[in-house]
Amino acid sequence: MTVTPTPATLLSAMQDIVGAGNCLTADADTESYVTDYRRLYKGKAPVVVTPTTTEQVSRVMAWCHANDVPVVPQGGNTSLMGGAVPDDSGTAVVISLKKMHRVLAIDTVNDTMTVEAGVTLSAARAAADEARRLFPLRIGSEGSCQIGGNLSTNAGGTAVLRYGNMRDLVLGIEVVLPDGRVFSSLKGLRKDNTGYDLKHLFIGAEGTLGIITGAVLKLMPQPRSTAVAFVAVQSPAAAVELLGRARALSGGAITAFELISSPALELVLEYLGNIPSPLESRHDWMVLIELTSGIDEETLNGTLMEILEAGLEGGLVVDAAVASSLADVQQFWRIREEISDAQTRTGGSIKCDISVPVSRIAQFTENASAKVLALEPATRMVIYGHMGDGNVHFNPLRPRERDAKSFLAQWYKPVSDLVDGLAHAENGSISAEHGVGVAKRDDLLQYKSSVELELMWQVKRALDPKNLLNPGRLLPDIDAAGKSGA
Ligand code: 2HG
Ligand code: ZN
Repeated sequence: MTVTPTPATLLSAMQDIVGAGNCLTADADTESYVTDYRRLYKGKAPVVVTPTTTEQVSRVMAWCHANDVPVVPQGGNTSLMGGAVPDDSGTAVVISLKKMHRVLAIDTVNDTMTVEAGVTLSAARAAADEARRLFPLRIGSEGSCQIGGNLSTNAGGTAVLRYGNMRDLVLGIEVVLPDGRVFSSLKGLRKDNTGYDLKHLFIGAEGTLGIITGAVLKLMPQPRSTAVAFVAVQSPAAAVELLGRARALSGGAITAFELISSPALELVLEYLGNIPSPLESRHDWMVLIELTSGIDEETLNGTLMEILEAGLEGGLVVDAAVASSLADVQQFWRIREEISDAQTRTGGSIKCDISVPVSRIAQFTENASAKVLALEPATRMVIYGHMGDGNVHFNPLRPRERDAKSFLAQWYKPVSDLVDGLAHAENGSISAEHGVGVAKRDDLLQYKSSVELELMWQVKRALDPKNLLNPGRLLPDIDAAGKSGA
């Protein structure tokens, strides 16, 4: 039987491995590592360690495994689901990857970039840019989120339509297993059919199976031209039809197709203060369309105009503003990217991150909105997201005259249950890109089959038999819920 180490023994072991300068214990120093991005979850940690090498991560894991100490891995701590912070038992060591932030190699013949897990997404994108390549993952938190976290959560964002999720953008990873062993597939191969593709087990596992310490990422050609428009559409159904036409007319040049509801636009314009709406009048529904390609700017703009004209003729498009400069492009995108933070500033909304087949998205959006408005008519329907991927951020926000706390206390659970249920009924997912963490963990009991849950636990037990890695996250307690006979 293992004896639980005293705090002093734990600290001294960690200091021996990573050095005293890489161990934080004072509340003021650990605060930001134990509090989640939305400030909804606040835990405790006896120590936060910031290793600088894979070998140190491996030794920390081996020690914690031998001494039954739980470990919570953390990247940029931008999770919206509480998946990257410890619980309040005060037993888990937090391992922050932030000091492993080197870009190790860029190979422009193989079109790959090898990075440590703590490289921020914006640093990875900048390094690719310097090598005249594109690393296409694009999410609002790119300045803080890290590649390891992007992989662990299989991050999505606004360019998935064209380039795929994080899972599609990686050729190999390096992972430290719960017992300290290191699994590495950093060869940069595009073809390797020699058995199970193990890296995929760790991608999207939210740090429950291993700690990703490095990765080989795919690089893409930089587009030569970009064309962007902010477009008012008749309805969500019109937006879907426009997407189909844009696809047919653009020959695959669409990079983003983002839906924005009127309350989402109003909220963000209020929040940003000094930015005018791209469109003169108010419209219920808008889409932000971006095309990028290897052809020249003029031709691509011509294609965008063709799409808009076809939309106008078909009665799908009501109005449009086409970006005529880089400043316009940046402004349109800024409006889109700030919607999330604008909600946080109002005291928070009911966050539902669902996906349905694109063919069901209009029906889902209209149906779910009507049902929520029937419960509380003045709710601001902040609905936006990656329509081209069937992914809607359906975030009902308190009526102006209601206080956020009482609104969320009354409606968070009933409304998210309602919305998740409707998405599920449309063959959808209750978490399209934000993951599970603690926030959605128990909902999996309802929305995943017993077979899926049993398999997930079998994988977990095979890799982390002591349940020490990010415990209490992602996997619901199926035995307690009587869900499985496993
Ligand atoms: C986005 O698309 C992010 O802006 C955040 O996924 C969404 O805060 C949200 O609900
Ligand atoms: Zn999103």
